[in-house]
Amino acid sequence: MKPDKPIYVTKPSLPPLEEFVPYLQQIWHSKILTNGGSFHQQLEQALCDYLGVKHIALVTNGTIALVTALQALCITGEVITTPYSFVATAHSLLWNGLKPVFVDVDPVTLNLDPDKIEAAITPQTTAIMPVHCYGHPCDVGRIQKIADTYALKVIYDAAHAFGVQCHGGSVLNHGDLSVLSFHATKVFNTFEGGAIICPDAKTKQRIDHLKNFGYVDEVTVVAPGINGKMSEFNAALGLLQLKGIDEALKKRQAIDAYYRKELARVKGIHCLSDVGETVANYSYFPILVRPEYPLSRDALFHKLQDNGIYARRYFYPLISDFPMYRGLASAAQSNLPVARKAASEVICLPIYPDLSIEQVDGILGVIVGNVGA
Ligand code: T4K
Repeated sequence: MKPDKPIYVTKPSLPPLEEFVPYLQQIWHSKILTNGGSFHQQLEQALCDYLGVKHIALVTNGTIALVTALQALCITGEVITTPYSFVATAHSLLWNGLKPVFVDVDPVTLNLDPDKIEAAITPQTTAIMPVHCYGHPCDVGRIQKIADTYALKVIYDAAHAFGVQCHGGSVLNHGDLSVLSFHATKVFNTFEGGAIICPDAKTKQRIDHLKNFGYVDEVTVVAPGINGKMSEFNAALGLLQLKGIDEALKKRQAIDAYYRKELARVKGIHCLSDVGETVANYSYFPILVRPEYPLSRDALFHKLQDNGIYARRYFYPLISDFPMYRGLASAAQSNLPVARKAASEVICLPIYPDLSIEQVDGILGVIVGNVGA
């Protein structure tokens, strides 16, 4: 049966509105709206405590976080990255005048394949920008080893990896910098927002300057920085959102487990498994639609839509197929067979805390064929 209301791939979690009102009153009263006010400072500290990281610089969104992270480390030349991500990953390189070099992904995790990184390194390579795709950790150990050998920086696009742990701590503690997104569609949202996780106070200070026009004081500007400051409104919401995050993650976990159990018996549907994480965040629920399934990936995608279920094909097309990238040698089809196959098979099914088991049953009904389009 078609649901009364459309079901989207995600729906943001929000606290009860009345709980936000006192925060708004405080903002109205203080008239401090931005530029590192009290909520901004409180949220930076609260996130350090919750995530188990040392330093966080809040910014306006994940894309500005990536752009700023690259600037903070003075990255030049070529950067090795994945084609299997949201366009913002590679766009952040172009915004810095850097050349993306696409390397194929691992068939199990769909993250950058460490076996293929070394062959892509040239004298111009200065950094690697891997993505913890769907919140599943990259092979952080092997990537660091390669980076150490070739003196490269590592900037993790951890936009999907809020709260994920591996190797006994936060996944965000790996690499030189990690970047989070707090967009409406993410596990933890501040409407729009993002952050850079830095290992030391000096790097954080540089990022704090870069996100504030390079401004140190009235008479001192140390870099051509941008305006990337998170407002007090977003920071206040973040503080409130943190109170509900554990509950939200638990609900996601239950939906993830239910999908997995029910889809295990569907021939031709492969669920991406958790690999490497000791604590997962269930941010997406990607399935791969293989030839043994009676419908093609696109036919299933459209059948879901016809039934009011707006799943998404994250990440199709590959970044390397977009016009601003496809002329690069590393964007060649023959260079990226694993990513290409995944992009042709993937559908991200709806997953969010308020999705009911009845709704999940409806989605599963379409997939297992009980519901016609
Ligand atoms: N790196 C990676 C790996 C990323 O995935 C992203 C963002 C970034 C970097 C950059 O971070 P930000 O600069 O965005 O902080 C969405 C998001 O806009 C984007 O943040 C996200 N990745 C990407 C994977 O997905 P769309 O075009 O699919 O979003 P949209 O508007 O179609 O939303 C999807 C569904 O969510 C809608 O059908 C309904 C629901 N929705 C959406 C919004 C915005 C709501 O219910 N409420 C909302 O406010 O890109």
